[in-house]
Amino acid sequence: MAKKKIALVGAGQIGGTMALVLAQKQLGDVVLVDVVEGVPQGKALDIMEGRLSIGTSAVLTGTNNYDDLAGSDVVIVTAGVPRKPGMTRDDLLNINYGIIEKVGQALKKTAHNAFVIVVTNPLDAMVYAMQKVTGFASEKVVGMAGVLDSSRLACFVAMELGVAADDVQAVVMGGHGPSMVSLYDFVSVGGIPLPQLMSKEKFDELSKRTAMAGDEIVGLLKTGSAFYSPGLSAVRMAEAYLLDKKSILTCAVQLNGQYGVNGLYCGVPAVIGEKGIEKILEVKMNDAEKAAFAKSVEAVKGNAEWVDNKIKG
Ligand code: TXD
Repeated sequence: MAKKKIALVGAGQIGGTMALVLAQKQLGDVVLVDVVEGVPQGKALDIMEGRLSIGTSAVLTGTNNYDDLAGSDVVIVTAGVPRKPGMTRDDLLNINYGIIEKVGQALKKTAHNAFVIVVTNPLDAMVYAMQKVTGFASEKVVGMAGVLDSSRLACFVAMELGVAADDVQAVVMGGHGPSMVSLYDFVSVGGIPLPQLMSKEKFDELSKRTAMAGDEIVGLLKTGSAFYSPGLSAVRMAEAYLLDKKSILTCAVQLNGQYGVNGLYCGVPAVIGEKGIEKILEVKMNDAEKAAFAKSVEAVKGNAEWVDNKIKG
């Protein structure tokens, strides 16, 4: 079977992290794309020179030319400007929309069958814009946020309970911002529902930390935003597609009537397999969670309208 081609548009902090992890997992050959001369080429060559130590057959190349996106099976887009302390995700809207528009036009020309995973912030608006600009089927254009937010909540629960990280599953839905919704009853600790192990008060504390986890890291790093956990989260989505894993992951998907939402991208549990987003799971929430989710959808709506106006020109 021919090796898969995975293109990483944006070879910065997250792009470089994903290139290394993808090489280790041998999911396919990797093309790093960036506008900065030398950065994609240098990072690709650097990992190539380390292949003996990780025992991989993956071939990595770097380029500044979008034509090299041709025939990609998966495209993961981190191209954009990361947040700096004091910047909100929405401050990024204008700058990063322009970048996503350029990348989307290139993908439309060269990679029509790709599964496109958008990472660039503000995430819900950028993935919405990507689908509009490319015109690709919504099942093939998805945003990475919920996998990261859910893994952050799961991490904080595991730390608090002193249990193995991979024994904790969590679900964080809604927009990728302060309005995201952490679901108490949906957290499983080794199959045990969290309410049997942790008070709602403590959970609410961890939910707040989850919603601000991006800011916490921006504040610590000072020069940019989180990149290891976002990179690992996006690779997890790509792997589900490439290996047809039918993984249930919370992703920013286009809702077409589900949860009473039409046309917007928002984070909900979905099944990712070889066809892309194969199923959107409508879960039952309690009244408070439903209200919080509705608020989160409202927060997403504004940015989507901004993108629509931008496209209309
Ligand atoms: O959960 C999530 N979705 C978020 C996403 C989690 C963390 C970071 N989030 C966002 O991802 C962040 O706010 C940024 O918008 C992106 C990328 O973050 P990263 O930390 O990787 O930023 P870098 O290191 O600045 O890398 C961005 C690269 C950089 O090398 C630029 O030169 C390049 O993008 N870039 C481009 N590449 C290709 N094409 C174009 N037009 C372009 N413009 C910039």
